[in-house]
Amino acid sequence: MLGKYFQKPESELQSRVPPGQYLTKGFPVLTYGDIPRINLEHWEFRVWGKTQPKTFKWSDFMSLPQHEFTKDFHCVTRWSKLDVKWTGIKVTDLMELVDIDPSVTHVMEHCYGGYTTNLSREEFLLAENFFAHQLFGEPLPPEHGGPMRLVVPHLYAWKSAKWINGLEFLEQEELGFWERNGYHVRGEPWAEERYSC
Ligand SMILES: Nc1nc2c(c(=O)[nH]1)N[C@H]1C(S)=C(S)[C@@H](COP(=O)(O)O)O[C@H]1N2
Ligand SMILES: [Mo]
Repeated sequence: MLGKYFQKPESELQSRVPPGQYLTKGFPVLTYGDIPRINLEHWEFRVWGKTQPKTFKWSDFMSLPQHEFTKDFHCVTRWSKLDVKWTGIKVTDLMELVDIDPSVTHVMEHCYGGYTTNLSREEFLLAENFFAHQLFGEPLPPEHGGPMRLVVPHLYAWKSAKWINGLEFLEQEELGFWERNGYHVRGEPWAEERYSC
């Protein structure tokens, strides 16, 4: 298990590795089910629930400010990858175009392929969250969620939905795919919020 791909953290990096995690230099692919293939002309992103429903096209996302992000990535299956470089759009920039009702307490991320994962309103709206369409300067590969994924850096990576195509704004908490199947409702790696009790 350890050995070629998984290594004990080197001491200077140790402080960035949450408890119970091991560093990997590769970038493992973790997907439940098949990899959806979506071409950019047909790509659509919808918002609904406690908001005015809207549909965005690829060009709408590309016309928003583009930024580079360097973030550590922690999978609940215990691998961590440091300094992943992404390009994309801040969640807060998209949300300038989306008015949500004051009653919204939670958000469900929806994806091509049917995967879902939930966030609280506060954790969704954090300034550091972003939609990513490039990985290390190249178009985001399909296996890593291309053409577009969400990245929520402060939570375990199952909250970072690949092939994202929508957000549902909720008045109460609902559980996404892994959360219904035993994963923690929040998933903060420094608190080791891995599984629900
Ligand atoms: N749509 C979708 N998003 C997903 C998943 C998935 O199965 N489907 N897996 C999650 C999990 S458990 C992890 S660890 C990360 C893995 O991202 P990667 O495959 O780019 O390493 O994606 C998350 N987002
Ligand atoms: Mo994961």
